[in-house]
Amino acid sequence: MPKANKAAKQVRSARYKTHHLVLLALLVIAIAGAAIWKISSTNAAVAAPVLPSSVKSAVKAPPEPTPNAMPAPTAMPMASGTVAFAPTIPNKTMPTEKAPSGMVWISGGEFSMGAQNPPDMEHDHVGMKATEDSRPIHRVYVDGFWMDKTDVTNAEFARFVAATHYITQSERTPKAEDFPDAPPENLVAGSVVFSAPDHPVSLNDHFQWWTYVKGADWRHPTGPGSDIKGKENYPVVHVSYDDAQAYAKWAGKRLPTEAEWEFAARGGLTGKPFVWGDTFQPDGKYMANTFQGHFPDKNTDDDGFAATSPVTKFPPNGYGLYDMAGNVWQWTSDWYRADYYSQLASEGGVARNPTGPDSSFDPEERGVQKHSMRGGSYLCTDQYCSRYMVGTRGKGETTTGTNHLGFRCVKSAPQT
Ligand SMILES: [Ca+2]
Ligand SMILES: [Cu+2]
Repeated sequence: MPKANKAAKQVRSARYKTHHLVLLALLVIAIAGAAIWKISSTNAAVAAPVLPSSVKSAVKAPPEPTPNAMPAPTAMPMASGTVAFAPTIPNKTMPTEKAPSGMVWISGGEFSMGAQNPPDMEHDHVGMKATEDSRPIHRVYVDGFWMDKTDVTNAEFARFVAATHYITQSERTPKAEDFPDAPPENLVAGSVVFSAPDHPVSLNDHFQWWTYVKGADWRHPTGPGSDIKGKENYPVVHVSYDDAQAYAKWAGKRLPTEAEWEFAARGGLTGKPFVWGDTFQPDGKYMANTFQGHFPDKNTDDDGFAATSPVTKFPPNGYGLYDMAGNVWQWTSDWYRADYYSQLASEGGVARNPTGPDSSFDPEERGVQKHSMRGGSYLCTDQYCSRYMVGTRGKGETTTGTNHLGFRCVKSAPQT
């Protein structure tokens, strides 16, 4: 990779992915005196973004389809007779080593991967939309592995940073050489933060609730005035894919493949819509940190949390894993391709230890390099994005962290 490209990749972009599905290649370049928005369909370097409110209000509607926009779902219910979920067959193998601290053994085995119709498919257009790129259901085998019981916490990430002096992507100042058109004052480190509008807004423009904030990073989740004191046990956020990889390497672990993540999330169950079973709220109980109220302007936090929550606050799944739905999204090691499941399914048989496609392709945002992310976040709601449903997929531009995206690690193990 040319040096310039590599450097450019290290610059967090103003491009901002929507809550999950859509990452529109909107490049923001505020140029002295006049705010000019440039729209790019490439993965070229992006100017350091500045989003003063005057600029925000001038944002045009995105030029590309907005898959999360409602209505107009295009997903069709599974035709009867289509191969769907077959039983999960866990491996009997056991690890030959003692469990690493904070990790749990996931036996691996054969399972049906993907998502089909949400429980209330007739009325759940958002849910139908959320399952589009997770079809068809296909058969997958994964070897056993260790997995972190929780998302990586602020305390854990702090230990990594203390040991390595690692500087995350959101803390790095964009280089002028990479952004020759940007005025110097725009070359400022920062990250993308959810900021609820104070009134209902159209759901087809995610700039209504995502803002590039100077000085936002993992230690300052909502900007320079914020901190993580008392949040040691909360998931770290504002980590890019590379940041997550760097942590994993330091910890002697790795990021899970998308297949490993989903096998683990299902917790031994077969084809359930939620990691805990069939019903979103069994006995009226919230099983995950998601969004209640009216998205995005009014969060009633009925589940107790308007933003992130401590990593063991909600019940674990059948494998003892916490927050496999909600709280924060989690990076996986797979490139994102919308048609990857179709590829695997067309090959037939059982996909063994799939590691994802060779390259990224998102038809909704061509040219933007993305990795798959899983689990949904505290911003997921059936009004906009139902990706707390297990089997659904998220995607994120590789260099961009946000305050609802974190990760957890896995580790391969000798087994018998
Ligand atoms: Ca919540
Ligand atoms: Cu969501």
